[in-house]
Amino acid sequence: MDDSNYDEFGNYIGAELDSSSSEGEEEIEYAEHEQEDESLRDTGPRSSDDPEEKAQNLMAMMRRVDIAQHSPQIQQNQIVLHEDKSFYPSAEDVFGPDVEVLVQEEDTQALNEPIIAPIKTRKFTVGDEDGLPRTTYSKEFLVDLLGHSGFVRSVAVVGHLHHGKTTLVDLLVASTHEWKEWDLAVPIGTPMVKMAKPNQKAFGFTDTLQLERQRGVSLKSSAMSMVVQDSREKSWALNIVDTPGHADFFDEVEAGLRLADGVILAVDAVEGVMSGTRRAIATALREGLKMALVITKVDRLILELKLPPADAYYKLRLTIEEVNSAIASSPHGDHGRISPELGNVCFSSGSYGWCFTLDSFARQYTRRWSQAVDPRDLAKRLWGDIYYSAQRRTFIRKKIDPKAPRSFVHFVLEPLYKIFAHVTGEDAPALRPVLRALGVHLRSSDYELNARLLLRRVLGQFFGPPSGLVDMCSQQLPSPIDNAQDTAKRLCADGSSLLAEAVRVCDAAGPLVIAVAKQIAASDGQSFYVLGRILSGTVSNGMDVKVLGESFSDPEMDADEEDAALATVNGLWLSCARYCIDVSGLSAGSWVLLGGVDSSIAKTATIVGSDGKIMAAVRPLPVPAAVVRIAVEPAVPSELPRLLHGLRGIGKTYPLSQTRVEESGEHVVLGSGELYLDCVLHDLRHVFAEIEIRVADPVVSFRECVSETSTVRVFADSPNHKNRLTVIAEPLEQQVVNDIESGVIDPQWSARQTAQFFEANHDWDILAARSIWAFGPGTYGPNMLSDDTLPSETDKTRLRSVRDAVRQGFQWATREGPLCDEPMRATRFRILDATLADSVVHRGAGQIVPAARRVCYAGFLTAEPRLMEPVNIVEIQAPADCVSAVYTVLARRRGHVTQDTPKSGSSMYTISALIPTIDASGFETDLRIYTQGRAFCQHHFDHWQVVPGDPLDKDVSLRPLEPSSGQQLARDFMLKTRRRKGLGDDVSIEKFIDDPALRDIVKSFQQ
Ligand SMILES: Nc1nc2c(ncn2[C@@H]2O[C@H](COP(=O)(O)OP(=O)(O)OP(=O)(O)O)[C@@H](O)[C@H]2O)c(=O)[nH]1
Ligand SMILES: [Mg+2]
Repeated sequence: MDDSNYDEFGNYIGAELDSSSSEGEEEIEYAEHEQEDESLRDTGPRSSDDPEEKAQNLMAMMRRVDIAQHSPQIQQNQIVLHEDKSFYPSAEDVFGPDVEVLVQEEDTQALNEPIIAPIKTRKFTVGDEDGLPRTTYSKEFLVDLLGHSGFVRSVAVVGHLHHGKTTLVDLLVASTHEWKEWDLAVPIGTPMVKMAKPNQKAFGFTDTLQLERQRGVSLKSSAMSMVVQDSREKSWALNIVDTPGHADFFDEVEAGLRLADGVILAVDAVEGVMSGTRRAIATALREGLKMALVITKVDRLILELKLPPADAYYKLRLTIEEVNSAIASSPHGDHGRISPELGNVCFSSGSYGWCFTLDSFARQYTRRWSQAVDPRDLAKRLWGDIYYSAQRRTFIRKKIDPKAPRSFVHFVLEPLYKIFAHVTGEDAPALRPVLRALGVHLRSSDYELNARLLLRRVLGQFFGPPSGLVDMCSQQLPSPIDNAQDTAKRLCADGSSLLAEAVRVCDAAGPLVIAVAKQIAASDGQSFYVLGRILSGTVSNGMDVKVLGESFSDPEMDADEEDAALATVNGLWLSCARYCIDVSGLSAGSWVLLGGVDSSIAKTATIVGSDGKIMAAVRPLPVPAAVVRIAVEPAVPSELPRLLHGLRGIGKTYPLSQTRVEESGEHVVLGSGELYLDCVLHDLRHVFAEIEIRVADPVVSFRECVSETSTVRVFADSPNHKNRLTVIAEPLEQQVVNDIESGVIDPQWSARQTAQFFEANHDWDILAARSIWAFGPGTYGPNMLSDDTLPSETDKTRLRSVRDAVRQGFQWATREGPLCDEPMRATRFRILDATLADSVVHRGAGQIVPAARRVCYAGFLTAEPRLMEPVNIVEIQAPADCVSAVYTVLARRRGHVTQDTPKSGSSMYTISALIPTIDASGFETDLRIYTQGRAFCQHHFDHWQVVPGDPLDKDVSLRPLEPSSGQQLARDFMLKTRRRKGLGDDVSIEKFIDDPALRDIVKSFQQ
């Protein structure tokens, strides 16, 4: 390049260049063709020293090659028009017609992003990938049987943590499914019995999440439909839901109970009734569900505790008595007695593959050894203080011979103990005749199995399939149609509505009603299926339906009519935990998994026909309080939309969780405890949002309440100063709060019904009872608004005309209290006076709502406000020498022991205690450290408790980085919460009182 032709900026300033005309182009091309022809004759480029010439030669070469390859006519010196020339091959020529070619602009995508994203399937479920497993029944038969609701049983398996629920369901699955192991540690095709390793989580068919497998604990309710046979070989369609036992996941138990008509309560034979069992019993009774008991892990009495048979009987009887007393002590307890001779108790050992009821045992016994005896007669004599006299060969009620064993011990436990003893203690030659006498025939290779597997084989054959459990379900628990009346009572707020009528009839030909219990994320983590129970009608694939949200109810009841959406069912399955059976339609009484209807569902919903006949929703799921909260934010701020998307997924799949945005802009997730939030974060990071998230330390929710009646009558004016409301606040009785929260008081009752209830149950006088206007926040909130104005002082008609606006102000105030924006609790606001503008225009909602809110705040702050914190109930199991360490750990965390009892038949102690939730995070780890991992605890939210100290006491001095104690706590908690939420430190009543004179009075009272 000649530098003199260019200026210092690189612009060309040399002599004028020849402008290229079309003629010129033709000339050049013609010249080029000549050159090409020449070069075709030559084999290589002509050597030249001039670089420009060299470049030209090279270009000519390239064209020559292209033209030679792709335009054969050029070789024949044909004249080709310029527009017909093809210098380069098209993409189709190169790659063929069936390859899609994308031309991508340079640099629009980051280097680490693939141009064609791979199809993602998030591996968080263990699915059966090779089609459906083989079962002892045909899938069509199952679907057909589900159509006959008399032959359907829908049950939920509930109980305390690790009491063997999943293993019990495995027992049913194993008897009906040809097992194909999905666990990579075991070679595929391994026969099921060989894989059964007692005390290791070998099965867990209903533990479908990888998180459940990794942690060895069930986290979600998992539904399963199958055909099972009872002892008469009659087939039943069994819908069974395996619920988690961990206290944090009780919302999943509630979802499971929503689906069920009856409950199987699993209780560990050694641990007996624990806090989780009691909670499950109380909830099942609240829902009015029939219960049957399964005493699980009976083998532990023999192998671990090594109790003699007679003592094992006492231990089993004690466990049953504990269940009965838990039922009796429940406030909803009108359940009949639980006892083996009534047929509602089953004994099982899931790990060793057997279970039996007295009936099924007697049937086996008589079939093998004494066919003349009626098994039902024998079963009746197998429990209680009935003895067997070997000499007289009769059953006797009086123990004449001191050595005579109880019939249960003689006929059931002793043979069982003998089998355990023989199988574990004898070699094959000695064992063979014993087993033959029992009617158990094994292959010779089986004798080489280790003792546990051999025991499982022997006992599996001895007891046969779990028909006793099926007998119990079919005889003791109701069918959907028999339970339809109770279901209607339980799920429908208004018993006279069309919805209740349809649910009561439970007819396949009736109007469609599906109660959605929970949502399940699909394997891509983006779409969701809804699991529900068909209460009435028939649903089919492709059907148009209406999805009514939780806040939708009969329009006459002031509910949110907007919470309804039309949707089309685009997938219909029967849920079988690890696989789904595609079906075209299902009818009343079945459980169903629906696709394509989830978009408008937040948690649960009611799905009805699109014809608009039924326009009412079933009651929302009564989930426990979410009291532990964490703030989350994306590590990379620009990923906020993905976090929001992820939080939506969390809200859908965790029934109890709540997500909200604080005024400070932080995103808060509320859950029930540490494990719960840990799982939420796992799912957020790896399933729904797939981003890195920063998490703040867990804190708890608080509540605001009053401890006295307001010192003065406070009033607030509306913004236009034409309306004035006068109010006082006072504490609401605890019993009323309990009744509201437990749903005994239905906010949808008419004023008359509510008044009657208060008169009858709380001794309120008729005036006070009739003055109740609202409960809040929300429909089931534990605060009350009442109108105590006198007709002589207040224009009642005018006040009634602004009732909705006053209610709204009250709802707003109770939702966000003045102390730290937390909901109020146990506070009653009484309107004492109201001066309202003459003109309707001047007393519109815009004037009344803010006035009502301000007056509620003013009333609240003049009534000695207090802060309330959640308190957890803890149940700790520890050996005797660890009990003092447990006391120490509890004392360091403001906890105190309420009960401390030795566990009968074992060396463990059960310690019940209360501990503030804020101090419960990290408690389990602390406990394990102090007791060298020998103590176990379960805790869950129990009640709200007033935090010591006055939150408004400015004399309390708080030192940074030093924990507060005693009377400082309330102010400490309040200030920290306010700061976290971005509120100022100052909570002053002056903001809410306009009148200077009243302000002075209030101030003087406060001083
Ligand atoms: N000895 C013995 N152990 C059992 C038996 N059934 C279950 N287990 C063991 O008990 C533990 C818990 O069993 P699961 O069936 O998962 O109990 P679960 O009630 O489903 O547990 P969660 O759902 O997490 O509350 C596992 O380690 C099992 O191996 C049994 O019959 N005998
Ligand atoms: Mg489980």
